[in-house]
This record gives sequence, structure tokens and C-alpha cells, in this order.
Amino acid sequence: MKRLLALLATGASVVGLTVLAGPPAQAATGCSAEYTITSQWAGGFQAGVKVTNLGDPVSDWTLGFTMPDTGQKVVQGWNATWSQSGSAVTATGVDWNRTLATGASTDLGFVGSFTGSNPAPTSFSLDGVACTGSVTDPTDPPTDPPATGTPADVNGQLHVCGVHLCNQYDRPVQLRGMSTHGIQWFGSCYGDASLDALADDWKSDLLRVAMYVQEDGYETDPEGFTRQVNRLVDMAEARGMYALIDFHTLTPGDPNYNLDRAKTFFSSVAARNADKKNVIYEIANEPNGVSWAAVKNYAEQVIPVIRASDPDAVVIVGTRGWSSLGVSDGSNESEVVNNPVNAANIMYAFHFYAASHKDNYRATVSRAASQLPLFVTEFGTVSATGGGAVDRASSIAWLDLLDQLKISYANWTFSDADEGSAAFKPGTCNGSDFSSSAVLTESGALLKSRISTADNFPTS
Ligand code: IDC
Repeated sequence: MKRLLALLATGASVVGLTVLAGPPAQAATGCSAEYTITSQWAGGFQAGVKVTNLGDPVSDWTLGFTMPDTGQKVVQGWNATWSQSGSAVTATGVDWNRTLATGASTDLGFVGSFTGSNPAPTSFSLDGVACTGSVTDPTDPPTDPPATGTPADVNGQLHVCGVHLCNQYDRPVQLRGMSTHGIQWFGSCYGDASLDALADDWKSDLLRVAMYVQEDGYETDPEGFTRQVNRLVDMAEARGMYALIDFHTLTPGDPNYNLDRAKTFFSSVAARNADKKNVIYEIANEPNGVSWAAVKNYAEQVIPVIRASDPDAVVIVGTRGWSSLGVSDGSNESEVVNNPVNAANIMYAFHFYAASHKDNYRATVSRAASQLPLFVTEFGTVSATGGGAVDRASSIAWLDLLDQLKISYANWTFSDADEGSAAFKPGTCNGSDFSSSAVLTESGALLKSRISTADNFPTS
């Protein structure tokens, strides 16, 4: 209505109706900016800016602010395109936050450097209008007292509601946790001490159990690997974490190659764990070099096997192009939207590696999230090889996006593999310390700091 009035007031022609010019319409403007230094070290710092649009909807917005000290510089930012000229800093929205509705917020961040002091910036403005507003969101639900109990106790049996993962109160939740590495290689990383640390120190909501099928995995000893998976399901349950049972197909990329094995495996684990509330099934890690139609066919044969024993559990289906919703194969989410798996209570997997997969993948996720229930069952902070340097800016942009969209995630990997994606330094799993910061890699420290913040799961 407001927009129509604005159009009328400018004398525009609306469905054949011409109204003569009245006084020019004044767009409502206003914003608030909350600046927080999240960490600081000698000569450097990391800061976040939460920008809230308090005026009419804006698109292609620019945030501006002034650095009070001449030595303060933005080094690398995320969730916006950043630039600095002298003391003036600007940040413009990227694909997925380019438009801000009235009352909408977006969280931006950057790593900065300083030489003298590091005071908070001043003169925040949105599209040139000073951000003097304060934020009170009347739509914020009344805050429940913080839920007590473990993630699995508080949330109970999960189910899919609309595009979200919902808890026993039918409210959307985001689970944040870690994935094992291949359990055929890193068994020593999954004992009582490490899982205590994951539950108690990391406050992880879930453990993804990556059971490779090839590469000396399940196909070499079906019963032994089934037992190992069940043991980890029990260990997660004892600590109040969800367990995501990952049938870790990778090469060959056509999941139908393992169809019989999948049926045998899932019929066994679903029967054995049917009464548990903490189990989620992921039926194919990363289909690749295969059509969506073939993946869908596989899913429609495996899901009924699970449902026959465990009718109410959430099942996650891998997507084409290494679970990229097809993007890594030159496609996109529309192939799934137009031809969804014929089953209820399911979600679709999306995977990314932050140093390899950036804005166009984020744009896909932000678009697809309103149409498909998505679960990031695996992601890395490094390149798609699982190695290389942590891409901090891209990782934070991804994590912020997932938080904003309430998309659950598991990070690759809770292990001491000698590669950048591992959370622990090599050799950690031979020892008994899984808690001190000395055993964490850069990736592990980043993920622990993100996962361990309060969940605030809704309970009514
Ligand atoms: C990688 C491991 C690496 C191992 C390789 C092959 O990090 O140690 O040698 O698999 O088994 C995935 C896969 C996941 C990969 C990971 C990193 O799901 O199995 O792990 N990755 O390459 N998809 C994209 C990246």
C-alpha cells in the first residue's frame, strides 16, 4: 500500500490511471548500525557490523563509515564488497543481501589492521543517510528461558517442516556440528575423550559419521562397518548429540553402483536405531558425473527401505555435482525443484569448500533455500581437495549465511588428518587432550568458536 501511495503521489501511471502530480514523495529512510570488535591482537582485529534498514526497502545499498585513526585499515571483508579511501570506508551489498526490506538486517564483517589506537568507527550511513536509529524489533518472539538439556533432549525427534528442519515443538532449528573423517582411517579420533570434548567444549549438536563405501570402507567388511557406525550413534546419543549416518559414496560417483549395498546397510541401521530420536540418514554423500534423474531413482529405492523400519526419521539426499545442487556440473537447483524426490520428510544436501566455492554458490543457496529443505552435511574452510589454507573471509561469509537461513551444517573434519580441513593438529588423536587450544588448527579454532555459541533452541 505504501508503495502504491508513493507511486500515486509521484504522478505515475498505474494500470491506466493517471494522477496529476502532487507533492513529491519522500522515501522513508533510516538505519541503525551496531559495530562489534569480535577479536583483537597486536596490530590487527576482526569486527562485525550489523546493519538494519529502518526505512523503505533498499537495493544496491552502500554502507559508509569513518575510521577515526589514520592507521586503521580494512584488510579483508565479507558479506559485502569493501573499499577504503583515506578514512572513509564503504561496503556494498552482494548478491544475496543486495536488497534489504524494511526492518531487515545483514551482518557484515572484516579483518582490519591498526597502528596506533583502534577506536570504533563513526558516522555510519546507509545510502548517505546517517544511521541514527536504534533497533527494536516488534516481531521478535518473546524470549523463552534458555532451554536446559542436551540438543537431542531439547529438540527430540526432528522432522522437516516447509523448508526447515523442525524440532518436537514444530519450530525451525539449526544444528551445528562436525563430521568425522573416514572412520576406516581415523578410528582413534572417535573415542570417549574426543566425543566428550565435542559435546561439552564445542557444544556440538551433531556428529556426522562418514562411512566410506569404497577406499577400504564398507564394501570390505559390511558387518564390521555397520557395527562401528552403530557404536558411534550410541556414543553421540549418550552425549545428547544427533548422529548423521553418512553413506559416504564418492568414487564412483553414480550412487546406483552401491544400490544393493545401500539397501543392505540402511535396512540394518534403520531397524537397529528405529527407536532412537537422534538419528538422521544421509543416503549418498556426493553423487558426481551422474544425472539428477539417476540420483532421484536411487533415492526413491533407498528411502522406502529406511521408512520400512524407521518411518519418522529425516532422510537427506545428496545432489548432483558433488552435492552442489548441480552447480559444479553446470546446472542449478531448478532440476531438483522441478523434479523433486517423491518422498516426504526429506532434505537435500549441499556441500561447499570455502576457498573453492564462493559468491555464485552462495547465491544458489540463498535462492534455493526458499524452495528446498537444505542441509549442509559437509563443508570445509579450505579448498575442495580438503587441503590448503583456510579462507577465513569466505568461510565466515558462508557461516553467516547458513546462520541467517537456519541451515544446519557439519564441518569436514573432526580429525587430526594432515590437511588444512582437519580441526586438530596431526598426532592429536594419539593423545588424550582434545580440549586445549594448543591442539586446534586454524580451521578447528574457527569452527569451535562458531559451534560453541548458545543454540537458544525454541521450546514453545
Ligand atoms: C577427502 C579427504 C582426504 C581423502 C580424500 C579421498 O579429506 O584425506 O584422501 O577425501 O578419500 C569431499 C568428500 C570428502 C573429501 C573432501 C575433501 O566428501 O570425502 O575428503 N571433499 O577433498 N567433497 C568435496 C571435498
